[in-house]
Amino acid sequence: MQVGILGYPRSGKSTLFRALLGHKGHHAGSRKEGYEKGVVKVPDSRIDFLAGLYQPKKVTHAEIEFWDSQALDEPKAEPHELPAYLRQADSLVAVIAAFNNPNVAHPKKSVNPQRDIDDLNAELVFSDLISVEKRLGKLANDLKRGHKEVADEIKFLERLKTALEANQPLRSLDLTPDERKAVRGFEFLSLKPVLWVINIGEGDLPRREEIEKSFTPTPHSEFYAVSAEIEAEIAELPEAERPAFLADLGIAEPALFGMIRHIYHLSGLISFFTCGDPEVRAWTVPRGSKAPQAAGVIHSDFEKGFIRAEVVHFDRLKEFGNIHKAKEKGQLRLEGKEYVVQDGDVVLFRFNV
Ligand SMILES: Nc1nc2c(ncn2[C@@H]2O[C@H](COP(=O)(O)OP(=O)(O)O)[C@@H](O)[C@H]2O)c(=O)[nH]1
Ligand SMILES: [Mg+2]
Repeated sequence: MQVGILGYPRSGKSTLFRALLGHKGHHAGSRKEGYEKGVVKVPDSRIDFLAGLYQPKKVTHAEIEFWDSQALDEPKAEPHELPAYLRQADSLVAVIAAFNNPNVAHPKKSVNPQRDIDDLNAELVFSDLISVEKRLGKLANDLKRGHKEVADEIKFLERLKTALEANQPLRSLDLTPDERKAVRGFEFLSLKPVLWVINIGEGDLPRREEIEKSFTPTPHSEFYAVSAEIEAEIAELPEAERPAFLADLGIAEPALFGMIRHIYHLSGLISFFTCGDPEVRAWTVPRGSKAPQAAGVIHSDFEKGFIRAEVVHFDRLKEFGNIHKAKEKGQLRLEGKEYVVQDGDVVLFRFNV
């Protein structure tokens, strides 16, 4: 999964990126192209437990890619050019400056998180409006040339245009699954789920929850308050020393953990596990995925040749200690094509190739 980081210059994007990468991450991509890609293993205590139980040769966590851009840090005129990687992202992390640092001037001269949220939203909306108008222009020509079949798409795009012109992000519209499919190719920015990361000063850490709740909830967006600078400092410490520092500051968990939880929730994603001799592995699928679809994430042959799934929920496996005990207690189930995979399922797929 790809997550694009955006925000105004000096809002703390790169500081947050560093903090996220501090946790077993590695860098990829190149600075020269104007962006940096960081790959982070998704922390999950369940996979640690399963690794202990199965002692496999290999343990594979789910991974998330975060993309940070230098281009967004330049004090250019607004609206700034949004980097192309944001279009490819599955979801967005928007960093909003809410800290007061006399050495770091806010590009808009004052700290005002709600204003920055509204302005960033407007930029996303504006960028989508341009895409819609371009497409509508082309379709109008097609219609003139007698291609009547484009009428439905025009009608649909007009609906999106009306919303965008009213400054409404597309993520706030109720689109049907078919409509979502139809708009995929546009890579609309205002349609992507957004985690608004409110970058607060150290002094505000005790008020995190209060600050998160002070923003008006909107569809497919969530708010998460962190101090990027403190998080980056903590991420530089040896892993063993981090918990004590976090506890000292009254921080329940590193930003990475909370952010990933939010991103999974926002994106409607769940994890399931496959366990065996060579490998214990976490997989990510959309909530509501049926067993064959989930099998297809592992290998397309698994989906085509799906026969059944043997499923035990992680909690039961943990409760009974191992798969044999869980089976004795009737907790190992055979599930068919219509089974909806649940978060925390441990699954063995049976298939024909
Ligand atoms: N006091 C304080 N300073 C911060 C915080 N986050 C970032 N900064 C500072 O703000 C400046 C810009 O941060 P940076 O991450 O480079 O912002 P970017 O332009 O959005 O990538 C740096 O000097 C950071 O040290 C924070 O939480 N508290
Ligand atoms: Mg930066």
